[in-house]
Parts: sequence; C-alpha cells; structure tokens
Amino acid sequence: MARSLRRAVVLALTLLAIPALRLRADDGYDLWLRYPRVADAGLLTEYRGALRQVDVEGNSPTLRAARDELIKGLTGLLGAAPATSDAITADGTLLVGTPTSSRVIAALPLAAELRALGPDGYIVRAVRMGGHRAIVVAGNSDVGALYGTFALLRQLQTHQHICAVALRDAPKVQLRILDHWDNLDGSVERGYAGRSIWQWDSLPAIVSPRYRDYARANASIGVNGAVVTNVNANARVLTPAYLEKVAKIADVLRPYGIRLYLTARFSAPIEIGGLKTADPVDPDVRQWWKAKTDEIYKYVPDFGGFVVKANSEGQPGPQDYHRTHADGANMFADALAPHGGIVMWRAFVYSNDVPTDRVKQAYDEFKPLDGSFRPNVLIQVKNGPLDFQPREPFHPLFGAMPKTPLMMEFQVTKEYHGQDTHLVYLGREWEEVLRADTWVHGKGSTVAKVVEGAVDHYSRTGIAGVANIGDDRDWTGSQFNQANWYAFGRLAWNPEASSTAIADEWIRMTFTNAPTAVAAIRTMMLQSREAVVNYMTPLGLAHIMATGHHYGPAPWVRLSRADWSPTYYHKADTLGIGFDRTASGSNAVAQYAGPVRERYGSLKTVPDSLLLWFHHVPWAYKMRSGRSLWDEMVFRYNAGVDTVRSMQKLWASVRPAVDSERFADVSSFLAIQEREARWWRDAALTYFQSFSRMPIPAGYEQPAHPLAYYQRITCPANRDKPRCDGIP
Ligand code: GCW
Repeated sequence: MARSLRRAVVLALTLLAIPALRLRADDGYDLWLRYPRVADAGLLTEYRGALRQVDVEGNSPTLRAARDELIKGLTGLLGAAPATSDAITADGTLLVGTPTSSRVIAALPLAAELRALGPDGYIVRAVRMGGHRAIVVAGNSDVGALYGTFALLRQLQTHQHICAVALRDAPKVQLRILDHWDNLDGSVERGYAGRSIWQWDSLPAIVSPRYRDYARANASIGVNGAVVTNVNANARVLTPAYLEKVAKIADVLRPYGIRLYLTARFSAPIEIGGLKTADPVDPDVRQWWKAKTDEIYKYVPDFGGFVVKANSEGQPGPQDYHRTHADGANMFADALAPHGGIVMWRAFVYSNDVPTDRVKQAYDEFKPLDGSFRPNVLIQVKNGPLDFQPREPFHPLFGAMPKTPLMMEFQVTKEYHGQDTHLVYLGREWEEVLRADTWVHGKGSTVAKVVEGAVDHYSRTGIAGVANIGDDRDWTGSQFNQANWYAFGRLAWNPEASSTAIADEWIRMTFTNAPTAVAAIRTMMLQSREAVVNYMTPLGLAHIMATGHHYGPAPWVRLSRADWSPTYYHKADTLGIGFDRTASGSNAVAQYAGPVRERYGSLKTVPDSLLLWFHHVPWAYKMRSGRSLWDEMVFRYNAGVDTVRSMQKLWASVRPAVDSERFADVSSFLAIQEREARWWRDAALTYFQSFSRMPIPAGYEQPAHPLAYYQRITCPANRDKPRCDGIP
C-alpha cells in the first residue's frame, strides 16, 4: 500500500477509535519548532513577566530573522504577541543584539566574556539595567545572537525557569554541515522522505517557502552549511542555468548563517568545459576550475566550497590520471583559496581490484598523504571504516593524520537501519563513536577531541551529516527520524554533548513536557539503537543487508564483487563465523593505536559488541555470558525483537500525551518494525544455523519458515512507496 494511503487509513481508524480527541492532529511539519502554549500556569506567569517586551537592536537580515522567530515563538508559547520596544523602559524586556548592533550590549560588563566565545558564541542572561529587570541575548555576530535566541526559546519550550537564566555557549566545531545526496532530477540517493526539497525545475522563478523553514530548523540547532547536491555529482549544477537557481537557495539560507556548498564532479572540465582531460596538474584544467570557481562566487558571494567524492564507486578522480588524492584536492583548494572557500575531500574510497580487506583501504590510501594537502582542505571520514553500519568500530584514520584536518561524516538518513520506518535514535550511535578513545596521544584522545581539533590542533574543524530530509510533510519520512536531524546538529555543535540530554530536549520540544511521557519516549529512543544492532547485526556482524537497497536481511548473498557481498563480511562456515582482522587474518586491527589494537586484537579483551568484526570464532566458543557463541547470537536476535515490543508498549502508554495523528503514525511504523525485526531475526538465524547446525534453544520463538522462504522475499529497488513482498 502506498505510504500516504496507509497513513490515511491508519489515521481514519484512529480517529474512529478515540472518542474524545484532546489534542489537535499534527502532521509533524513544524519539527521541534512548534511553540505550543505553555500549559503550566506558574511557568506561564513567570515567562509573561520576564518577557513583556522584545527589543531586537539592529536590522540585519539575521537579526530580523531572530526578531521574527521570537515573535512567532513567544506568541505561541505565551498565548499573545509580545510588545516590541526599542529601549529598556520597564521590567521584563528581552534585549537581543551584538556589541556592534547595540550600544547597550557593548556597554554591558558581559561584553569581554562574550568576546572570548568566538564568532558564533552567545550569552543569554538575566540582568538589571537602569533599575529594570531584563534578559539579554548577546552574540558576537548576528548569527551568534540568532543562536542565542533559539537557545532562549529552547528554555521555554522545555519548560525551564528563566528568571535567573544564565546560558553561555559556543560551538566546539566550526563547520556543521548537512550533505544532501539530492540529484538534479529531484530524486534523493538513499532518501526515504519523498523527493528532494530543492525544486530545481521551478527555480529560480519560484522560491519555495519551505527553504526558509529548512533554514530556521537548521539555525535552531547550529547547522551552518548545506551541500545541496549529491556526492555522486552531476556537472550540470555548475552551469550558469543552475548557478542561478543555486544563488536563490543561498539567498534564503544566508540570513540564517548557513553557507551553501556544491559537489564538484571531477570530470566536469570534460563534460561541460569541452576539455579533453580532467588531469589535475594540466594547466588548462586548473585554469578551468579557477574560472568556474570565480564564476560561482559571482552568483554566491559567500559560497562555502566543494565536496568531492573521487575514485570511489565509479566516480572519476585524480587516479584516472595517475595522480594522488592530494593532487586532486589541492587543485580545488587553489581555486577556492582566494575566496576563502574550502574543499571537503571524502576518504570513502575502496576498490574491488585492491586485494586488501575493504575496511583497510581508506587508511592505506590517505595516511601516507598526511601533510600534503593545502590548508583549506579537510578530509571527510565516515564514522567507521566500512559504511554506516548499525555498529562499527571508529574509523582508524581518526588520530592518524595529525597534519590534516579530518572531519567526521555521519549518515543521518538510515540507509542501513530500517530507513523510514524503523525507529532508531542515532544520537546514541554517534555518541558511542565520538566518545571512543583513539589513544593516539594516550588516554583521552577521543574521536570527539580529534574532530574538535583538540588533539592535533587543526585550524579547521567540521562534522557533516548525510541529510534525511525530503519533501514529505514530516520532512524526514517518520516523526522519529526528525530526532536524528536534531541530534546531528546538537552533536555537531558539541561532540561531547550527551545523547540522552539531547533526546530529552527533542522530546519536550517535539511531543510533550509531561514527565512520565518524556521518560517513556526517552527510554524508547535510548533502547532503539541497541535493538536494531541486535535484530540486524549483533556481536560485530556487518553488511548482511540485501544488495542494492540495503533494506532487509540477505546474509546468504555472494556477488561477483566480494566487497559488496554479505558472505565476505560474515565469513560463516561450519567451524564458526566472523572476519579475522587480527594478525592471523587481514590485520586491519594494526591500523589502530597500541592500546586499541591490543584490546580489539585479543579474544580476551575485545568487547562482545565487536567480536565478529575482528575475530573468526567457533560456534561453540564460550562467551562472557556463559552461553556458546551460537546461543548468544540467538539470544541477541531475540533481544532485538523483544526491545521493539517493549518500545511498542512504551509508545502505547504515551497516547494521552501525544496528538492523534503522530500517535497513529508512530504506532503503525512500530508495528512494521516489530514484524520486520522478526523477519531479520528468523532470516538470519535460519541461515546461520545452516552452518552452526545447532538448535535454537527451547524457550525462544522458533522461526516461522524455512530458510528458502526468507531467501525468496524481494523488495523493489525503490522501496519508498510499495513495501517488500512476502514478509511474514
Ligand atoms: O553508503 C553508500 C551508499 C551510496 C553512497 C556511498 C557514499 C552516495 O550506499 O549510495 O553514494 O555510500 O557514501 O558515497
């Protein structure tokens, strides 16, 4: 059934079933910027007293955006529009601005403290001025003031007291970027939320109001860059007809502090420039990119720069001309440098022609190039060495290239985590990676510290997230996928933030402040990541998803390309299962610093969660739990299913606190997730059982069908609308 139709049916049934609807139906469009009126009478009185009038000093587009958001937010939260003022004339003024836009702010004692916070930092503080009580939102830049405005609104949205408010914050990472894998024909690679939000066909004439809402949402979480095109790039976006469209998007994003970036197709000089080569040392090629870059800056004066996927999965690149990744990246860097632009060069490279373990290849390729990149190049590294799996160890490049800024790439769109329908809160997964210790400079050199530049003193720092945004009304294909967009922004701002605290904030802003409901939803979210690991790829398994769309289980697939084959990754045989990456195998573990190498390399110390990533282990191997490996696998797959069932119960318990439309939406997706978790469990266990030849112990649900049944289930390549056929 088409998704929209299915949702309509579910909603209609729900409406019939609930006699008294207490909460307005809601389609999720407003994300976490909903601003419902504060129901708690005491808090409402406090807020109304402290925020009688708003004085935004300055009139730049960014400060106007801050004013608009405050009016919108306070009108909703307090139930009436605040008065506006241009001076502090009474108790209860909210003063917003920068030391440049406001003489009052420049004269405040907090001005020096503010300066120390850098360009994006802000202070939100209750003060007394001229005998009056006021709240100041001060940034060093207009964008800082906008971030402070959203921070204050967040306090109200999450029902915090504000009469003594004292917030001070600044991002720990400079570039906080969403990468859209959006194609010019409106499709989205690995997108599960409808079509692209960028309407290339109607631009530049029509500028969708949605672009502004996109910018508001991003500014509210500190995202300051958007790469609007797919890394599998199309050179056409660099032609004048498209640059005109690009400029229109950039104009909408600019007031919100968001810079626009494009992906550069390496072979563009041939495809749209009429040259015979794209060799990065060829003077004509270099000149072509320089002129093209100058041209882009005429359309977009604050253009951020390029992201490049080169010599990866069939994309052209410098190696086509026997040049290195550094030669390629530096060519772009030289063209961008005069304008202050940057290159984000992806390290996601691997080739089936290279006989080495795929997870070793990026490190082998890039580590020797450390020190040979221009200062305006960042190397963009996926969180793990394979490809956005439900669990991977951190990428060994983090900490291994002290002379080159490495930026993190997370995947917000859940390609390998059940895509639109499965509820998986990725904040948990990213926190695990960010907190992992690389040990490159002894204890405490965490991935977060490396990315923040605190370990190797990078001058540029960045985090990118592959966006999960499309033109669905709810933006992300499901209500809970919005949490991953939110968590991405908050962790990019502060990679050391707690994913639990972020979930808490998001729930309060998105669903409810009712304490028991907040607690129930938080528990669901926090459990959801381990649930998906357990029912898809427990104990360090990886990449056993079906070929192409990566949706369901297909551990039995063996392709002519080993590095795309599930059998290559799990290596199950009658003796055992797992990929030996120790010295007796591929020795990928040697790419990690000493203590990590030792921990992962030894069966005695490797955590259960990564056991089969690093070791090939006999089926009867005795685990820490006392169970055999096979029994442990059965236990984990079942635990995954059980957790989804407990998530369903928790969700059922929050019905009184959530509006009917979103309640029904989430309920129907959880039902799909429960069914598909069983599909995963039973398909994987019947398949692995053909090697282990051990029984599924009594007490567990037995698979409903034989292996052949699961092997026959097919999903269409584009499974955005119809679902897979034959899932039990
Ligand atoms: O995860 C894989 C995806 C590809 C993607 C590639 C990449 C854009 O399956 O669709 O291509 O990674 O990151 O380049």
